[in-house]
Amino acid sequence: MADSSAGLEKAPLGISAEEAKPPARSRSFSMASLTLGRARSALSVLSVFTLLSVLLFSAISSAKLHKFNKFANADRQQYLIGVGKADITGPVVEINFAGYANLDQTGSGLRQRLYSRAFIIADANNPNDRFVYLVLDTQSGDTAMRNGLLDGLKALGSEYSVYGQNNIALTGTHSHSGPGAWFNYLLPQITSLGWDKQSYQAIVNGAVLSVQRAHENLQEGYLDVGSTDISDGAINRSLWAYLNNPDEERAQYNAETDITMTLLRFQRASDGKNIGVLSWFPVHGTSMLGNNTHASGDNKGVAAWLLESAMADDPNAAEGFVAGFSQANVGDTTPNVLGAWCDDGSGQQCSLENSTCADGKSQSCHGRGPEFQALDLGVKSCHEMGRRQFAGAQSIYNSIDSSGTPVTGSSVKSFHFFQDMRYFNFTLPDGTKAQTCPAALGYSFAAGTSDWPGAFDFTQGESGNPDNPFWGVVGGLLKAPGPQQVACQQPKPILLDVGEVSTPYAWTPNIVDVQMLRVGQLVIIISPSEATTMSGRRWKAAVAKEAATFLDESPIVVLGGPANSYAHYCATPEEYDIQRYEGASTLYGRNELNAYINLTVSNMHYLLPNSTATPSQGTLPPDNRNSMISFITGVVQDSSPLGKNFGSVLVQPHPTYSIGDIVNVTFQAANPRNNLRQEQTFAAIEQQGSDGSWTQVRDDSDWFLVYTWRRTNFILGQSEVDITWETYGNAQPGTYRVKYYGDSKPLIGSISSFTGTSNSFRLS
Ligand SMILES: *[C@@H]1O[C@H](CO)[C@@H](O)[C@H](O)[C@H]1NC(C)=O
Ligand SMILES: *[C@@H]1O[C@H](CO)[C@@H](O)[C@H](O)[C@H]1NC(C)=O
Ligand SMILES: *[C@@H]1O[C@H](CO)[C@@H](O)[C@H](O)[C@H]1NC(C)=O
Ligand SMILES: *[C@@H]1O[C@H](CO)[C@@H](O)[C@H](O)[C@H]1NC(C)=O
Ligand SMILES: *[C@@H]1O[C@H](CO)[C@@H](O)[C@H](O)[C@H]1NC(C)=O
Ligand SMILES: *[C@@H]1O[C@H](CO)[C@@H](O)[C@H](O)[C@H]1NC(C)=O
Ligand SMILES: CC(=O)N[C@H]1CO[C@H](CO)[C@@H](O)[C@@H]1O
Repeated sequence: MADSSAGLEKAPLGISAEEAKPPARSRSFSMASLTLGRARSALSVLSVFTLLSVLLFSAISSAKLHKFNKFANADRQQYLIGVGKADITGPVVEINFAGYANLDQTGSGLRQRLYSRAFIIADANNPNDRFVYLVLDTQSGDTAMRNGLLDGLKALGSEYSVYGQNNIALTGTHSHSGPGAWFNYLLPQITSLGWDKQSYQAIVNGAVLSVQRAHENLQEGYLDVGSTDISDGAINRSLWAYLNNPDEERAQYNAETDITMTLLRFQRASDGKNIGVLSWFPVHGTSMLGNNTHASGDNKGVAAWLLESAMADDPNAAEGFVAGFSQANVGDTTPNVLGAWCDDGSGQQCSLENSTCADGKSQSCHGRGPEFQALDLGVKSCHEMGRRQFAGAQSIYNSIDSSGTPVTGSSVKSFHFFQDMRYFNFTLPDGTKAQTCPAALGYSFAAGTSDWPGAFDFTQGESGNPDNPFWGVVGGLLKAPGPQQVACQQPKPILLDVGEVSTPYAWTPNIVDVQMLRVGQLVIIISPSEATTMSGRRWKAAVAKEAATFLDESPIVVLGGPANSYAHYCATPEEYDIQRYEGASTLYGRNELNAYINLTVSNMHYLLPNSTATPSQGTLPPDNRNSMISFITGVVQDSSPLGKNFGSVLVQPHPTYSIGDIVNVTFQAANPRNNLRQEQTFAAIEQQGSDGSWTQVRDDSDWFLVYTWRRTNFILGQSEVDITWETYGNAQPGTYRVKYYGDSKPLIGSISSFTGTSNSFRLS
């Protein structure tokens, strides 16, 4: 049985469904009759006893076959499915992190490598109808990144020409703790001091490789959707704005954030093993605080790591199982579920209205994660919030055979086009004319949020002039908005009129990606903005209503983003009126959500089962990759003090530790920007076997193994690395040693690799 189906594991691409379809049922019958046929021909020579044995064997086989038929059931819809994962870790030191826009948050090391996870779904009868959904451990998708991915796939040759603008959805998990400086637009480059080619290329290379891997293992399989509620997975960080949505609308929901996780399981047909899952759940990637400087995938990175690790021991999971934890309508959600508190000694919660404290300012207002008392820059809270999503996903996974919904309907469709949001005119469902505006940010943008307050003296909900002269000057330099823009953006008081300036190049997108994907009754909205809870609900409801007009099954609608570009936020008009951070960051004005709904819903005919058309792509957004400004300097040189080599151990581990201790080893180091070691590791733990040999048991993917780099002499380019193993996490007793992999750059000459190895130590 296993042998006969093994050849189907990698169905060749382009093969027709009839040729490739494993004739599961008929094969089970022919196998059975073959067994019986053999039994018959053997009758004359074999004893009755042997015949009984054969019948018994046959019965066992049928039982096995019956089990096989549970997943190879001809009634189930087959698709071509593929999953792939690759390392996108960029320069983890000396580059500002993307997300908090905190100038001081410059990388100093790595807690967990960052990944791109790619999921391909194709129509088995019509394999060119396919899409690829990517989940990157990044703050968002991005136009430069997406162009890089398109270029990279093109370079792989004609086999990859099935992937293009229409069917690539590039989403970010919204982690706030990865290197930045890769954005296509200027505004998010301000705190990173510009663009960094290495940071950009690291993400692009890994994204391309993840798609390539998913493409290479494209095979026949089934899709099932399940869901569960994770009631402690997030809270609403902008309740005051949320409460401005109509009472009767809010009354339809049992929580102020969407607490349902939706999960899509990918099961291969060849042997019924699961090759991956892709889930959607909205919660900000802000468990790691704005003063953390170790790169990680934040809570979704933890969830993915935990589930992929668990699946390594699951008999129903295939090797190389990929777990994508995608972001959803994240806008006003926070993982800091204990609420926002004033760190000013008052013991008070921040004001509901403006997230301010007794001084009237937002600087001391901080959201608290479940383990905030650890005072560890969010590490333990992050693990816990990741664990909650992991547990939710695992519970769906464990019950999906009985309580999940099979995805049915053979067709796989997608559409994508670019829409210029500057004064885009459209009609609301009630017949009123509406318009969006050139991008602009309101005053509360600069206040930040309770996940990390802004550096300047603004408060959320502020409508007057700020006291802070810096922002006044920057705002003025940009351009004072004209009367048309001021009127269009009402009631937003404009701080930064970013959509009307293109010097030195565009500051934020005016042209956004409008995209949707559909497989069977699963409909996926791809949002370039961080939709708030209620925005996502309205958008999904409008899409579901339209989808129901042409689908046989009731539609399952999810929203993924921020994707393809980074178009900041999307609040409802009522939330917009409140002008907290999310409303102030709703770039295109009060009608942004309704415009997104109009643009998606009115193009859903491209998702009809019989549709062969694709929309015209519209005006392409600016590709700034060749005009970027940068003040980021490269590595000049590395050197080590006299008598020390690169990789020398400066501080050895103790001879013995107890589980729970922190092992900390310091090495003479070089700058990790010399070699990103993608698909490899900077840090490792090796365990000694009974024969004395060493085996690597932990690497950079492990949450509890931490790599910290620091410069010790700027002029001479000297540096040190600490490799820290938090054995309270997942360590087992044994004999271990620490390894450090580095690469040094001489002033003249080429970069060379080195290794450091610590003394061994005993953990018990
Ligand atoms: C990091 O930020 C948190 C939250 O504001 C604060 O409590 C903590 O003291 C900061 N830690 C360091 C090391 O700056
Ligand atoms: C939208 O309508 C307004 C008012 O009629 C007009 O000024 C504007 O040019 C229109 N926008 C576009 C993109 O055509
Ligand atoms: C979107 O706006 C256009 C232009 O006004 C209108 O014709 C169309 O009916 C609207 N579509 C939807 C789905 O509301
Ligand atoms: C919130 O900010 C607004 C505008 O600055 C102000 O009028 C209001 O009093 C503030 N509310 C609280 C509770 O601080
Ligand atoms: C596709 O199907 C829809 C609904 O069944 C029908 O209205 C439409 O004309 C069809 N389009 C094409 C191109 O066949
Ligand atoms: C590890 O050791 C280095 C060098 O002694 C020290 O600076 C650092 O704080 C230590 N880290 C931890 C987590 O103890
Ligand atoms: C479900 C949810 O999001 N609830 C929270 C909304 O926000 C308030 C104040 O921040 C919290 O107290 C709720 O628990």
